[in-house]
Amino acid sequence: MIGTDRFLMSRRGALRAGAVLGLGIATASRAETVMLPFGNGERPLVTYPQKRPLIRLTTRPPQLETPFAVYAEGLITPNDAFFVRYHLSGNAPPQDLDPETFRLSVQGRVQKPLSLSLAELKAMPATEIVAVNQCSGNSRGFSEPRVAGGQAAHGLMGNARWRGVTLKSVLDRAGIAAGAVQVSFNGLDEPPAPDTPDFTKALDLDHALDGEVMLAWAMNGADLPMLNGYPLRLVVPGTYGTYWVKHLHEITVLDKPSDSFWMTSAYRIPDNDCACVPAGTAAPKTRPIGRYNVRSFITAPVEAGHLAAGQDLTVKGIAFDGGSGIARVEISADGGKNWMDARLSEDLGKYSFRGFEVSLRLPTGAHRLMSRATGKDGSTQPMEAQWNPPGYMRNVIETVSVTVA
Ligand SMILES: Nc1nc2c(c(=O)[nH]1)N[C@H]1C(S)=C(S)[C@@H](COP(=O)(O)O)O[C@H]1N2
Ligand SMILES: [Mo]
Repeated sequence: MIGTDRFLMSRRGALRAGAVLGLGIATASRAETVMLPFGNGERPLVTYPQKRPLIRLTTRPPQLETPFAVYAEGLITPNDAFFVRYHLSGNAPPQDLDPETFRLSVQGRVQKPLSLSLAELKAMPATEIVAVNQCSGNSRGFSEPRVAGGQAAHGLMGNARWRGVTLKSVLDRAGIAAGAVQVSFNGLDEPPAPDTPDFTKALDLDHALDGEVMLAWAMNGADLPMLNGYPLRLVVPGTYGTYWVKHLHEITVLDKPSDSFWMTSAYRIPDNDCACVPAGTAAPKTRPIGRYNVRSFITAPVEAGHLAAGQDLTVKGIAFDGGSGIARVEISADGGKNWMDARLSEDLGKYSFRGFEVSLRLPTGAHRLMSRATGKDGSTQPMEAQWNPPGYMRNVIETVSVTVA
């Protein structure tokens, strides 16, 4: 429920906008606001088709953040709460989309170009995977010093069960021709003006053929919501959301690396192990962003929570990484001095959120709870936030402050 969101919810906006627009009680949530925990963090909660009230970042194109309380509801992010990200305001989401006449074209360095209907795709052997979709800019609003770009808290991530066909099976059907090096993806949304570059993304050929990258038409047992890419989107497990092209209608096999602005200029990280540079400096060399680093979040208790003394407290949360899988999550109740192992919950696959839980009893007073996840590849979260100019890949150990009285 939105009403339980613990980013400080304000009803001031509701009173103000409700008075001006004459909105009744039923639509009051449209005008509620949330306060994200950084400067200029006040945002309206808005309702779009197929969505519950979400945190609005921009209107044209629609960009919506998931309220953090949703992650406490379960390991799967419901479709109506899943975040929304678009770059270009043209045709986003597409207007007049007819699933009967929709075609996916497969072209470029292939032996046999294809034009596939949804029915033809759905007649191929289907596959499912649970995977996290996380925007590169997730948590960017916490960057210190601040950086340009959408100032989001932790709500640009979601975990869903995706259903579709493997990209490999479609590329095999077309037949890769000699000289192919990358595969490029284009969606139905468009630049608002001719001088804006169209949003296309590319994967190296071996990644595209790994048998895990998917063309998905369903999430969590239902058609993709329009705002999440209906009728077809790319799913690139373990890899940042920028590659998960929505309303996918064109696949082009390339004989040289993509020259798309969104590959060569945007979505790039410092080309070193930490993908970081000293705060405020530029990166001497960059590479395209790739897989997620390991992260974890305490979802209960909530920030600024007031807890009753003399009672067991259950600390719960979620963790994920770029696909090695979560090996361990530790909890600290003293700001990172001592750590104890949390119990990991049900395993929905190496690309999924993994739940964790630990029971503890805290003395009265103020406490700083922290979680630290370690991947099966041995990587873990740093105590100090790392910085880069676009504010990507934050994975510092996060803190939840609570008071026991
Ligand atoms: N067609 C299209 N696909 C797109 C984008 C876009 O602007 N247009 N943005 C990408 C980015 S940056 C992210 S983070 C994900 C977000 O997926 P979602 O909107 O379903 O949450 O979509 C990706 N796919
Ligand atoms: Mo993104």
